[in-house]
Amino acid sequence: MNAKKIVGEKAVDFIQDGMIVGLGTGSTVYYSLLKLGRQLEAGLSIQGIPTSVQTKELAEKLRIPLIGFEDVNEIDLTIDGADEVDRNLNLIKGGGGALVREKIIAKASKRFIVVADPSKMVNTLGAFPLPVEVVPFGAQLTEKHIKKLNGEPRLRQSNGTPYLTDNGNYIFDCTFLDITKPFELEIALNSIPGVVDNGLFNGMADVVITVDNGEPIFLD
Ligand code: ABF
Repeated sequence: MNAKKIVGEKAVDFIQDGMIVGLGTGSTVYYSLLKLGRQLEAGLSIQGIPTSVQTKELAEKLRIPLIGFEDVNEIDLTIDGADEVDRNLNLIKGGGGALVREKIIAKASKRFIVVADPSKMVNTLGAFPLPVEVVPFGAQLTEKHIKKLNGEPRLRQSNGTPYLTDNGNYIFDCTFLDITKPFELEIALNSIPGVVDNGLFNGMADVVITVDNGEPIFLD
């Protein structure tokens, strides 16, 4: 079985009847959603909050009941993927472009479960370019400020035009080489006017599920 399927499906074991569940984005959470859909058919009852338009559409197809923020104080559990996970369980996320919504939902969750195949596990973050979401207004100026932090930003493109997030913003994928101080970098980036948020999810993961010798293992 492929590693994404193993960890994606394993995460669903954390879901209990009656929970409000944050539904992440990406090709690993895809397997969580499929399994959740099957469990709902078998009688499980939950309400989901999607982190992206893509996940909302898949959830609707799978008949996963969705709930709006206006009806929720707290999310019981969120399952989401990652692009990199370091030894302290700090993450880079946002390769799929949904980092802002993902961080809002992770922050509102009592438990944040991350599903990451072994290729995502690193000693130090940074080989994967860090996504930084910026408002289109003055994006060239914002880019210059990112460069001052020693990042090499590249505007994400889609079909020859700037990629737009679900929030109508741009993403700069930023090469920082090694990110040895992820907490400081997260704050420094978010202090730049025009930056909405960045893909560093530091100290947020409660459990990371990965695979060792073909079996799911839990890091916390
Ligand atoms: C989302 O999906 C993102 O934050 C991340 O970019 C991606 C995870 O990758 P994958 O598609 O491999 O699960 O969770």
